[in-house]
Amino acid sequence: MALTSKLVDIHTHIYLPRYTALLRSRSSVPRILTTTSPLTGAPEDRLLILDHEPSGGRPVGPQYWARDEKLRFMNTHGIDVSLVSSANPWLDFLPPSEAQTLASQLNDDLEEYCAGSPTLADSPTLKRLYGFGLLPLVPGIPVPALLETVQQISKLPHLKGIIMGTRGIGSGLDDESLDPVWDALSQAGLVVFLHPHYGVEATAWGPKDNGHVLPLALGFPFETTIATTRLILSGVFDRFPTLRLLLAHSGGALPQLSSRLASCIDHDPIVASRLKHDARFYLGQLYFDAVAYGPEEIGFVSDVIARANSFSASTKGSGFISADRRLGSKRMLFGTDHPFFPPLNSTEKWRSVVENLQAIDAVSGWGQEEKDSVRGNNALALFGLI
Ligand code: 5CU
Repeated sequence: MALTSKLVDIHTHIYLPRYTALLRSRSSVPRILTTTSPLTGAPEDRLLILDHEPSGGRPVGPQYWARDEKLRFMNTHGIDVSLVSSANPWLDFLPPSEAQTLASQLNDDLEEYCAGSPTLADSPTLKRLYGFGLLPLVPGIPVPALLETVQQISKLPHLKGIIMGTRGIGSGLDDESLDPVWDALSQAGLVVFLHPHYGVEATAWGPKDNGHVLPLALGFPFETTIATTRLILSGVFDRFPTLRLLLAHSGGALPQLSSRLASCIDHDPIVASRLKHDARFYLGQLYFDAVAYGPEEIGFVSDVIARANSFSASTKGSGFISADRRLGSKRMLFGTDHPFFPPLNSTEKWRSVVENLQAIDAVSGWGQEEKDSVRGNNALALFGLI
């Protein structure tokens, strides 16, 4: 199939009906709670997923679980294809055997959800929906159970990767006991979408009620920044150079902090001796969603990716090589974060989506080819859809 200009959303979530039923059955967070709306007096479902959830959670409805709602949203915004992932907190709160069974069931459910979606009118070999599966990443799970689930996902034709949080099996993602999992994921060609849930310690936000703003704007991206930095420091990308890791929210603060990180490593010979390359090199091995809401931020991430090769072990010490921003566009991918960040008033298009599309369009130094890459062509290639 020739590369035509498609809009592909790689950051879009769902709570599958089986998972929603579990959330409804629970009496502690994460849960869905039915209350009476103070405004209308009608029953209202509210979603409580974050620790210290502010303001009694948020309203939740079919846009979180119904496939028709996902397709309607895609049609409204001109999105051709979506790679759908389960939303946080995934299976993190379950005991190992329950997590393992539910992971397997939810992977089958997501396969069915995607397989039953329509094909694209002008590209009949393409479905509108593909997905990221789930691994039962919980403390106490035996690694062979994780490998079994990787095998399950790799056999489901519409699942092209997995989504994971930052806790691994209890000790974070730099836990060496996860090496067989990185190996299996690399060999299966599954893309790992790394997504936050926990943020940072809530005391950092102080006593004032700022709603969801601080945990979402700062806590989420800092969590991704820390987890990815720990992965880099653990040498995972040296041991598994074909691992494809996609970072939520444009990698959080990592692009901005990567030279500082490299300098700190340089001044610590023990840590430096563990890595083959300068830390900045590894940012060029990663993929970043373009959920950053501003052209300057997206352009900056693209610059950081573009310069990464100047920091490979072979070019180390040769100083800064001026990088071409256009190169970085090859590793950035459009996303919406649907169904989160809905409009507060009844507009047809969601501001959060329009802003991200406008930001891609306004990146200085990117031509049509780079914009089309980020809007969809990169995703089609990364997920093997062409
Ligand atoms: O608004 C939120 O809480 C979230 C969330 O929990 N997960 C996510 O992916 N985006 C926003």
